[in-house]
Amino acid sequence: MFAPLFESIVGRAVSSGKIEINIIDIREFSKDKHKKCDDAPFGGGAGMVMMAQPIYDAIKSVLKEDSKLIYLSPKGSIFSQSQAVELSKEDHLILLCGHYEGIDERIIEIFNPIQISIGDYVLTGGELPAMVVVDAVSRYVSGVISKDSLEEESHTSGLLEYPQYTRPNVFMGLEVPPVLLSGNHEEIRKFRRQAA
Ligand code: 21W
Repeated sequence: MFAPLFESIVGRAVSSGKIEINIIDIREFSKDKHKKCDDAPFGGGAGMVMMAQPIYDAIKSVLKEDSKLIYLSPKGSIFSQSQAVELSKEDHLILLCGHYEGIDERIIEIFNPIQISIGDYVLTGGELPAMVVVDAVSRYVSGVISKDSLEEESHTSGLLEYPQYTRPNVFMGLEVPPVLLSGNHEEIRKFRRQAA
């Protein structure tokens, strides 16, 4: 599921060693011959719950003194840009993904992870949310994207994107706003701020 992390901008950050991403397969920590990692919920009900032991051992296999453990959970607080900036200052993030109905609550009790949701809609697991977090956080790691891009963002923080145009000058009879071709950088800045 994590192939997208090795493509494009984040993929290049990995290839060039600016960030390191290790995918840990919780199944590898199962003690069952069929690598079973989920079981029926105590008390009954639909679906399956991920077992505590494989998750516990998987976390222990990568947990360091300075690790920050994040559990992607629909019950978590909603991920934000400011949180992305804060997390980018950490040395080591562990992103724990549940699948199906969730994980045995004792994992939460033992490790007390930060819980993050990416929004109020139901997904099939925490994998896509984990990739959202990795993508948003990686942008703030030094050298991953250009200083200019990050500066542009901080100057316009709280504003919406301004409309952008590139060649050709006229497309399907629609012209680029003339101010953008004027070479007047002060007027261009004003136009963009207004539009945003
Ligand atoms: C969806 C897990 C629904 C659990 C108690 C008894 C991680 C996610 C997820 C998922 C349930 C995020 C229940 C936005 C998301 C995630 C899978 C509910 C029902 N609870 N951000 N029965 N949306 N989703 N379990 O779905 O793991 S971050």
